[in-house]
Amino acid sequence: MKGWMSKLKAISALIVLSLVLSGCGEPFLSALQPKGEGSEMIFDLMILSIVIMLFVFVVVMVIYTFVIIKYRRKKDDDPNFIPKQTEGNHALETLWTVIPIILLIILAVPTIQYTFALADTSPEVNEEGEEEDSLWINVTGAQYWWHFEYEGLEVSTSQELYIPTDRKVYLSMTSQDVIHSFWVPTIAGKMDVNPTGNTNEMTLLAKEEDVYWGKCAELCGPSHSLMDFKVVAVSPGEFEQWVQDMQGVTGEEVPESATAQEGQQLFADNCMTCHAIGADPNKMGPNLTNFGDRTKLAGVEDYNKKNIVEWIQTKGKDMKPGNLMTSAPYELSDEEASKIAEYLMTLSPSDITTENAEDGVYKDSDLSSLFPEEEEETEEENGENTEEQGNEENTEQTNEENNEEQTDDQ
Ligand code: HEC
Ligand SMILES: [Cu+2]
Repeated sequence: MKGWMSKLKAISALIVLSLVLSGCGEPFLSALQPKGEGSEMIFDLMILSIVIMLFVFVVVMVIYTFVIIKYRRKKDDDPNFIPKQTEGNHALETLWTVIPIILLIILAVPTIQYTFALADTSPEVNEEGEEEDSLWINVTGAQYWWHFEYEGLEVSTSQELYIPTDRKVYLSMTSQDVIHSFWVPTIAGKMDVNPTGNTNEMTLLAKEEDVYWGKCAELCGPSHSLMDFKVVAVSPGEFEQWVQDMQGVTGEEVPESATAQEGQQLFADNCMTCHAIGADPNKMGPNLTNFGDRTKLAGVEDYNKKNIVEWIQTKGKDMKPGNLMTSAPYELSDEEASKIAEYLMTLSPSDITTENAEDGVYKDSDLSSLFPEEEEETEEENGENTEEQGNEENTEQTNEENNEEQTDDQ
């Protein structure tokens, strides 16, 4: 009876455990449903090692069961019988040394190959053998948020990293305080960021438009578990538009409503020492250029006015314990905080938001407008394009490019 009880307990514990664990592996935060180049490689290695483990397990279990049944002591066996001793059997010992070595080699070859492939941040080469322009983003980890600067594009943002799909994006990564680790399991592996001055590099390649969740994977202080971020992968055409919209922001834009205008003034008086709007250099707090498009407040809290006011009034003391905004010196009335919140929620320079990642609309582009060629730049300066559109020297292709540029300019 007792034996049955404990078996029952063990089985119900297993059922509960499997129910709990089945909650793991949400598609936007799972290494088991890869949607990016890096995570696919890592997933392949996981499958390979599991297959090898299963193979070893099955072989050992089959031999084990066979031996237990076949060589079980029978009733009429002599109790003093000692089986033939096989200690020092050369054939057997060689066999069980060689098999693991072979299995380890099978595992090691792709592991080393993939490790080098994942660490490779050299530019991609297209079909014609030319190096493609690389989109580099400087990533900075801070207690307890992430900052992103798009190199050469004069675009900065925090908490939510917008990237184009189907294109390798290059990250150059540091920390401004302690060690953090940048981890977006669904599309890539993990990379530590260090405060000591060395930069680590990695690449991201998202194969599908979506919002992928990221986590800091290195204990970095009391709010480490709240240091969430998002990677918003939109189609290349939409990404191009997002960059152009973000480039236009200076922080001087006057919001429509009078309350938001008052909020803007209060924000300028109390918050600008730590927060930037526009592509200003990294400050002590998150860049708020497109704060109105955030899906979460401070990375984790639900995005709504009530929470934003609470965040401003408590300086996030309880929402994110130990966060560095707690040192802000300002004192505001609830009404003033609410005005600032109203202003901050108007900061939405682009129609490209997380919704575009989920709307299933794909706009293709080779991102060439983000990487102007030097030749074209000088042409533009001379103002030649406008006058000499039909120039016979130009090939048809350059004409097309010029026309495109002109429509962009207008
Ligand atoms: C001492 C510097 C400092 C001052 C001054 C400051 N903040 Fe912050 N703020 C921070 C830091 C640091 C964070 C990041 C906290 C975290 O997530 O760990 C932050 C985060 C925020 C966030 C969340 C941002 C996001 O990306 O979701 C908002 C909103 C915010 N601050 C609003 C304000 C407002 C409004 C004021 C002025 C009334 C203000 N802050 C003044 C440092 C400051
Ligand atoms: Cu961290």
